[in-house]
Amino acid sequence: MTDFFNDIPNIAYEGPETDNEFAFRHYDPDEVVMGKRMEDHLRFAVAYWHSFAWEGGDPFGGRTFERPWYPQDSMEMARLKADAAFEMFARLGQPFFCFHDADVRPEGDSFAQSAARLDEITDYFGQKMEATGTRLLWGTANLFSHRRFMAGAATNPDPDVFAYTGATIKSCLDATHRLGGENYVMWGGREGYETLLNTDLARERQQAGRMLQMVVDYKHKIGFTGTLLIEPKPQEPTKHQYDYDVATVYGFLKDFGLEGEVKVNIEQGHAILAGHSFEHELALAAALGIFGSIDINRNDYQSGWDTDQFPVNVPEMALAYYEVLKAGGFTTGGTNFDAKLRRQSLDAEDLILAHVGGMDACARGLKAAAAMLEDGTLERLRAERYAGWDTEDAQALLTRATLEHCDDCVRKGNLDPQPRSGRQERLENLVNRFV
Ligand code: XLS
Ligand code: NI
Ligand code: NI
Repeated sequence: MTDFFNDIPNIAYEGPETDNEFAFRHYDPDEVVMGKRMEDHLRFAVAYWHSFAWEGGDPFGGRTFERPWYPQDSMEMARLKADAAFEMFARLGQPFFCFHDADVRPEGDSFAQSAARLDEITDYFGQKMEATGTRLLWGTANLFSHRRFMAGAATNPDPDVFAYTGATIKSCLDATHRLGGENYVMWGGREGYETLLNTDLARERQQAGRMLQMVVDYKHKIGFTGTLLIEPKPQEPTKHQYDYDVATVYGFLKDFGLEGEVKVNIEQGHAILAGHSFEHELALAAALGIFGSIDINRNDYQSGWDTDQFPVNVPEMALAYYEVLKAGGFTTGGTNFDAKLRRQSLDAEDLILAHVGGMDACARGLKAAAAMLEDGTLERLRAERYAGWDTEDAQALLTRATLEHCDDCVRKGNLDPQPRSGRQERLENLVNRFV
């Protein structure tokens, strides 16, 4: 037991009119939206690394936070941290959490000691999960913080690091499996390069493909039924990261024949860094059949780095959940708060209220998205725009036509296509009625 969150009550839904800061205004887990409870739509998860392991440092200064579980260098502190984490989960009532190995146990003197420590904390989590009902959305390996990974993990020029990576993923996949995790995530933190001058890009890509194949094989071997997810990001910490965006990851999966085995975990901030909108990445993943889960946060539009702020922008959330709902909603995936406090936000209250605000923003976005879908105007106008393709002749153009046939159609039918309005502003006005 810690007393870190003691002054903070459990957060309940009180509705939009409440004056209580420590309440949900829009997130009511039991409210039914499009036939499903909101909790089951959104499937919120707290990210262990930002909330409990990150100490508030930045490139110009170290730790700003003071937490009872610092310094994070012993198993005793790791257990205290876990106690605090589950005390926060009880306040928020979100169904899931996510973690890396390095978030939850101190590094050992050897691989075997690190792995044993992960086992030990996995047991500790198991008991707490059993007692509280909190579940694991996903586990993952931190293959980027320790200096051994400075030149990459699976893509490292040193085969010993490749082996170390495989062993580390094995331990994390085992832990995730034991805790009934619903997914396993691979974010290629340092799988990229700083300069092409010292990089054999073709070789590194092959190494990454081989590692992924081994992960897929091991997943099946141990009977892990969760979903494997790659999390695209274009850069930071590397200058260029191989899993740049959804399209790049899809090309990579196709290349190694793994597009039926692995899906994507799409992060709002990473989409922005890649020069896309979040909804673009979601829509593309759905179109390619690889949509899995989301890391929700908000990226600063000027900074150029991954700011991982808590989401507050409801119109943006609405467009994102519109794509999620159109994709059929989450199956094993969910909404993971890959978001951290600003380093001046020192207090336990800040940590709780950041999540409360984020959960409310997502809930409002979800409800707006559902209302837009139920209204149906957007989808009807989209369908109208493509209605010309509904005829058999038009379909034949896609299935049987040749260029000569096109030529024939145009000449014989005297075709003279007339442009029609795309109605963008009218559609934007329509969206604004819901958000
Ligand atoms: C970093 C990533 C990371 C992954 C998990 O930018 O978002 O937090 O989600 O390794
Ligand atoms: Ni992430
Ligand atoms: Ni990120």
